Amino acid sequence: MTLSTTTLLGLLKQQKYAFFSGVPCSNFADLFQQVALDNDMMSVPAASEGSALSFAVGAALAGQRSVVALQNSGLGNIINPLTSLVQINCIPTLLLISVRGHTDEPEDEPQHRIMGAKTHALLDQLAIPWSEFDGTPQGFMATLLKAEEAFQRSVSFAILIRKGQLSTSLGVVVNGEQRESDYPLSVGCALEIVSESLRPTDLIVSTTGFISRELFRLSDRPENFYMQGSLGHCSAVAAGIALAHPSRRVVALDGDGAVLMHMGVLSTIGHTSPRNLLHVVLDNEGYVSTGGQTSTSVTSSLEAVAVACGYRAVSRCVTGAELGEAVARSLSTEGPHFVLCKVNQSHSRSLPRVTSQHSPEENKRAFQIALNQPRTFHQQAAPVGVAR
Ligand SMILES: Cc1ncc(C[n+]2csc(CCOP(=O)(O)OP(=O)(O)O)c2C)c(N)n1
Ligand SMILES: [Mg+2]
Repeated sequence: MTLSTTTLLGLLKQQKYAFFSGVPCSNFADLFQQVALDNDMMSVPAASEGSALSFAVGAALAGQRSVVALQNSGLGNIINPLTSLVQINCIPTLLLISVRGHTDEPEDEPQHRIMGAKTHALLDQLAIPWSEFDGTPQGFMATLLKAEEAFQRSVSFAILIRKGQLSTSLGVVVNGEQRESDYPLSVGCALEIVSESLRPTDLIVSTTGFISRELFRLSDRPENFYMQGSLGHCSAVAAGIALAHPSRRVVALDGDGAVLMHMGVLSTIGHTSPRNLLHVVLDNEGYVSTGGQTSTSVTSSLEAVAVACGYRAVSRCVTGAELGEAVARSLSTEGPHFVLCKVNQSHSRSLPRVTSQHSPEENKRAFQIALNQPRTFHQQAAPVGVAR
C-alpha cells in the first residue's frame, strides 16, 4: 500500500505538527519537497540527522510540535542528541524513520544490511517506542495516536516507514519553486574531465550515491574506493590515506550534501594539510541520489569555507574548461586542493550499482593492493579508464 504524501502531511497537520526537519531518503522523495511548499509547516533542511533533531528540539522548546524525518542510516547521527538532549530533558519529538535494509528486503544495498536488521532492536535499547506503518491513512493515524500516548509520558515516538509506502513522484524544488538546474556540466561530464586529467596511479575515494555509481560506470579501476553509506565521511577517508601515504596522490570525489553533513572535516584537512590531497566537490545543490531535494549549498559557498579552513588552493568551476584547468593545476602544485564544480542534476538513465560487480570487501581488497603495490603503466597508457 502506498500513501500519498499529501495525505500524510494533512494528518500530521491535523495533529498540530507545525515544524519539520530532517535529511532525505529516497523513500521520502516527495515529503521534503511538499513540506517546503507548505505554508502551515515550517521546514528546515538539516545537514545531518543530529542537527535535524536539535532544530526540532529548539522548536519544541518554543512550543511547536515537531517531526524529524530520517533514513535509518542516520540513526547513528541522532543517538547523541536523542539520548543526551531529547531524553534527559523529556522533550518528545516524532521520528519518521525510513527503514532501508529491512530483513524482508535482502536485495537492498549492503550498506543498509546491518542497520536494517538492528533498527528495531536499537530503538528498543534506547527505550524509544515505535510502530511499523502499514501504508494506509488509517494505519498512519493509528500510529500518530500511539505517539500521542508516548508524548503524554514525555517520551519520543518513531514511525517506521518502508520502501514504497509513501508516494515519490515530484521534480526538483528550490525555495518552494519547481526549477531546472542550468549548470552546463552533468556529474558524468565532470567526472570524465577529472578522469582525463588524473594520473593512472592516482587513488580515488568517491562519496556514496550517484557519484560513486557514475564513477563506476565511467571508469572502474582498482584505484577507486567506492564509499557505500557513511555519508559525509569520504573526504576524511581520502585525507587519512593521503596523510598515511604521502607519496600517492589521493582524490576525494564528494557531493555537496555529503560535505555539508560533516563540514568540520574541512577544518581538519586545512589544519593537517595533506599535500597530496585533491578534494573535488560536485555541487548540484541537492540530494540528487535520493530524489533531488534541495541542499543548503544553494545558499552557501563551500569554496569560501575551504579557503577559510586553510586549503592551499581553492577553485570554483562551472564550465568544463575551468574544471580541466583546476584539476591540471592541482597536479603541479602542493595541496590540499579544493575544487568545487557546480553541476546540474542530470544523470544517465541506468546507472549501474557498484555492488552489481564488487562486494564492498572485494573493492577494499583490490584498492589496498593497488595502494600498496602500485601497478606500472606505460607512459602512453590510458589515463584513468583502465579496466580492472
Ligand atoms: C547518514 C545518512 N543520511 C542519509 C542518507 C541517504 N542518502 C544517500 S545519498 C544521499 C544524497 C547525498 O547528497 P550529495 O552528497 O549532494 O550527493 P548527490 O546525491 O547530490 O550526488 C542521501 C541523503 C545516507 N546514506 N546516510
Ligand atoms: Mg548533491
